[in-house]
Amino acid sequence: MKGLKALPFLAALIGVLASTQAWAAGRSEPWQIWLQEPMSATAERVYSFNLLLFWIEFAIVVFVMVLMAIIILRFNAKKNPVPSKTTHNTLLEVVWTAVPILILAAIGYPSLKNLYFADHTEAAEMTLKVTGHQWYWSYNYPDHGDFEYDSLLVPAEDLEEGQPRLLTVDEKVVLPVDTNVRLLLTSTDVIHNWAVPSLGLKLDTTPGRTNETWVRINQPGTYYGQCSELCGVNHGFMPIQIEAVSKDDFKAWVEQAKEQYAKRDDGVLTAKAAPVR
Ligand SMILES: [Cu+2]
Repeated sequence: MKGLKALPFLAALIGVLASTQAWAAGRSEPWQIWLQEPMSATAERVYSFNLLLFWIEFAIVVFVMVLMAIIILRFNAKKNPVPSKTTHNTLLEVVWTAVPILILAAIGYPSLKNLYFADHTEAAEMTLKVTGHQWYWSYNYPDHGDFEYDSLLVPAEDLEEGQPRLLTVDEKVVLPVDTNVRLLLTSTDVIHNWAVPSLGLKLDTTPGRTNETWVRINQPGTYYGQCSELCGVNHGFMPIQIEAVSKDDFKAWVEQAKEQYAKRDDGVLTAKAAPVR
């Protein structure tokens, strides 16, 4: 039973993985192997659901490995030269049909609850409209003066100290913390996907239709994401950078942004061309 000695080590490793680690919030670190720290109401639920799945799967793996070990050790041809001819066992068959159904129900119920939770908010305090383009995002604040601006990748050669490569943008999304933000997502060309892992956000932006979700960010900070639907040659170069600020800072930013991103008189937005690489 040499293998059993490795079990405490394995359990300790899993314990470390399963605990909420002090990774930098808002993005992944090199070699990070667990989820990003959950920073929104939805992300917290996704995180605990993932943990539930992890332990269910762990229990199944251990159970199957123990059964396999018993079979290999006790029922091999040497130890058990005359095998039993047993074929049916009603109780066993009922159990191995019923137990997986119960496991699936135990997974399905919280899963559906999370889906409905993430679907939309009944009590939205503001709206952000996100539009995907090949290959950048534009953001619109319909109930804060309806200004709109484009958000493009900062190329590696223009990065400043501390700015992560392929994640930094020129104009960030600014959102207030502790606020139910309704998110409306659409696209002008092909299907993109607006995904920010630490906020539990991942939804297609589809041309000709508007998808809805929402976010409530727990803490001020910078949260990074990427387009997660293969959308063309520059798919990997249209990151998302969200700056979550206090409600007061958000108000101040809105006043400044209204002027900075004012629509032109003819209603045409001042859009920048996406850099081709
Ligand atoms: Cu895309």
